[in-house]
Amino acid sequence: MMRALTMAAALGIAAAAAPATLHEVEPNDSIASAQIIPVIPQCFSEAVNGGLVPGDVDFYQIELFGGILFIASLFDFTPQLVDNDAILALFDDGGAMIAFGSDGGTGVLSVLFLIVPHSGTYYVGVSGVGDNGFIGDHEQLFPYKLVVSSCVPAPGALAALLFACCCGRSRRRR
Ligand SMILES: [Ca+2]
Ligand SMILES: [Ca+2]
Repeated sequence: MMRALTMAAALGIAAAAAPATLHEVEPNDSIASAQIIPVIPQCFSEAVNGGLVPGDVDFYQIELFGGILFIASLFDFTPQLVDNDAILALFDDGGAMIAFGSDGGTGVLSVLFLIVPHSGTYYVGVSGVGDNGFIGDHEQLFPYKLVVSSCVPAPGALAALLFACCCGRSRRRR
């Protein structure tokens, strides 16, 4: 969590004191049944407490402005374990995957980031590692916290983000 907060600070993301926390509501296994995360589109930080069980996929619907920096990060509640492994993806309103995140966060958890291509409705997908089709083909079982945040990127923000992610990955692989 601390690394993500440090990264957010480096990016110049407005610190909305602490993210509001929602609780996952099943069923949310498809884009059609995605749970809505209500946000003020331009600048926000929100969190969802959810959980994966084998065969489970979680989708969240969110409204985003074009041109903003969007970040989704996944955390678990058992930092002593390293085997909780989930993936993240962002889908557009037509259901096309436009960003994918595997690893890059705490342990082998995931971070996803991109500059949003245009204003509209998007869907964040959470699933277990290996389920790249987001159809529930995994055996992961753990509660998680999904944090989504967005803001107009500060100058140099993307370079800082790329540097932080690359350094984190290379440290873990040594
Ligand atoms: Ca779930
Ligand atoms: Ca689900």
